[in-house]
Amino acid sequence: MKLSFRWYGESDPISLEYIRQIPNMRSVVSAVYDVKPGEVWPEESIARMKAQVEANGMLFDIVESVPVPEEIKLGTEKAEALTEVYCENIRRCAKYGIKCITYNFMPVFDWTRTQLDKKAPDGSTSLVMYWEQMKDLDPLKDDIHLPGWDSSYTQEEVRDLITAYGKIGEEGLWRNLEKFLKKIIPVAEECGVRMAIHPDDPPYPIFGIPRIVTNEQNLDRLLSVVDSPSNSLCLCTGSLGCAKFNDIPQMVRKYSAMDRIAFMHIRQVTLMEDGSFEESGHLSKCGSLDMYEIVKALVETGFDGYVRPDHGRMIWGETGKPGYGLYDRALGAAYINGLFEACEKQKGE
Ligand code: DNO
Repeated sequence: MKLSFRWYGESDPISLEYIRQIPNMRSVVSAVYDVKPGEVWPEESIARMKAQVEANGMLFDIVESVPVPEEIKLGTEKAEALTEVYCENIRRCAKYGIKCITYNFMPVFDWTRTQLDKKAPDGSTSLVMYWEQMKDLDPLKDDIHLPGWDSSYTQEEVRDLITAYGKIGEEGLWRNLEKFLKKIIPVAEECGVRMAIHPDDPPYPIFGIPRIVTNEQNLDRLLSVVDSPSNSLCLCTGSLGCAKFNDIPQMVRKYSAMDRIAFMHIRQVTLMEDGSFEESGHLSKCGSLDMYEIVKALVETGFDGYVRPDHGRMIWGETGKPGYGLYDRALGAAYINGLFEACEKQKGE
């Protein structure tokens, strides 16, 4: 496995000097942040990031994310031209040594939470989604701003987008995803890049907006649109794992055996009776996901893709980007290293 760590570029309060000190750290996961979705990434920006990462003894060979513009997801008349731009970004990344690109196909919002700093009994804070806080919200009526959402949208834009997605529905979204995959995957194949789609977080419709990268049946459908290792998954344990219908160790074993996992996001969540969830420390004991079974499934199927600790809690007084502090993610990385070492030795590697 290739251990990696997400870094938000120069504005990230965590330095590359610190990241490199995490044992076994290999790759820095980042992106070009100075352009909007749908624009071409300047080569100088990619080259600069690569140089910075390499100067700190690590590799810049994985990107998260090249965002997919709403026009592509909605299939508007601009979709074709924007897909061309997307392909150009794949080519440019490949030129600078990128082997894997993460993206998602979530309409309007990326991950959804109701609070980013919920205090646990031990004093740490983490991201949570409580249905109790969600149930009275209606983005078609109220001007709501949930933490983590793109704040550049006006209330009216959000309403229009929600209405437009409501009109195309799940099958419309599938059609647009299929069209997109059929265009971008051949380009990725040609450049030796694996596209890794991130599941919807959480993996079910929110506010009536369709979400389709959600469960085993849909992942099977997605992978069969273009049957190629370049059309792969970013299997995020915490996103898929906050729904009871997903059996994460079983899904990891299945898709890893098919060689269709390019990137693993290892995140722990604690599921509650009513479907609410809290993000927790990475250890199996701390949440609902059995991390040992997950890593064992990877090792036994010969997984050699990228792995990163995902969403840490805020601990030891650290402040910063919720989910993306240094300390708890570093603890997560150390734990992941330990699980891999043990499973590999058990396997006789
Ligand atoms: C959350 C992340 C996601 C992910 C994108 C990939 O912290 O896992 O925002 O980067 O969905 O496009």
